[in-house]
Amino acid sequence: MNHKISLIGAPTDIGAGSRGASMGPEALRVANITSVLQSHGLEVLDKGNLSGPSNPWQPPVNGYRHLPEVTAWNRSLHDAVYAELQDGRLPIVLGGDHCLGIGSISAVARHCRDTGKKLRVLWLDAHADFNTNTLTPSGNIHGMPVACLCGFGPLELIEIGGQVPAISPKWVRQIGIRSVDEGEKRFVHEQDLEVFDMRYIDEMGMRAAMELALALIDSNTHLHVSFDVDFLDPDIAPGVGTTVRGGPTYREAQLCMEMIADTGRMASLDVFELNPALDERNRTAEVAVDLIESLFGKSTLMRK
Ligand code: HAR
Ligand code: MN
Ligand code: MN
Ligand code: MN
Repeated sequence: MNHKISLIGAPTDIGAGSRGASMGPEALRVANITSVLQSHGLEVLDKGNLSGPSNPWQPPVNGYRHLPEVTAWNRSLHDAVYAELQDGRLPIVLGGDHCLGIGSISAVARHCRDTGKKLRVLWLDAHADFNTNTLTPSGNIHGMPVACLCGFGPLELIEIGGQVPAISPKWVRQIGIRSVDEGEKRFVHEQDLEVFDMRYIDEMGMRAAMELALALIDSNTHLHVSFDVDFLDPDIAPGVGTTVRGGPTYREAQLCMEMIADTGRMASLDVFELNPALDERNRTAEVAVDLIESLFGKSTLMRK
């Protein structure tokens, strides 16, 4: 794995249904993300925070809340992520709500086109984030990034990475899903997204889910992990805007992260939806950093 890490803060809650994810980057820094990564021998460059429009807290227009502001944030994030990848570094985006997955992953997809890599996107989330402006119950664009990346969304969002669609649904594996809207569910099936939902994880176990989600990854694969902190069970991660009970336990989440680390192919990472305004003494940020540490090779096992 690439040992040169760049942290990119994207302090906004522009796509979310509650305020506070804008404080996520600082909470992750307070939870010592830099020194934890450094302790594993990684070189960490904290690029600081991007800036962008503030949250006007408006109702949806044409099925989208804050589309111009969401576009501005995602353009800026795209440019920042693409620059770090071009520089040979592994970007970690500190969000910020999950609408920012559009800018981050469209930059990763562009980099993969440049370098001839195959892209695999692991989407760790309670939600499928596959809504469109006609399917969405809320207009919140953090419920739409996967659809936008697959080319279903407004032109200004789907074209950010320079090619439409930015990715194919075939490149995506979703893990931990347990809250999907009715129309969204139909669309997920129509587009044939590969989803390892909580029922699958309950019945087959995290190990089986991850073995399939990571299947066919090879030395030419760029593995991108989009970690929505609401993936985790709210018992261990209360500091998110949209808690859904029945998520992975601490141990299941550790196993998920360790199996990703074992591939050695993770080349970019997003950490989204952490909401310090809803947290308890920063414990969700701490558990997120703990799991990120596992993504970078901390093992709870005695293996050498
Ligand atoms: N599906 C709901 C909607 O679209 C809730 C989406 C919540 N999304 C996130 N990110 N928190 O996964 O409004
Ligand atoms: Mn590269
Ligand atoms: Mn999400
Ligand atoms: Mn979510």
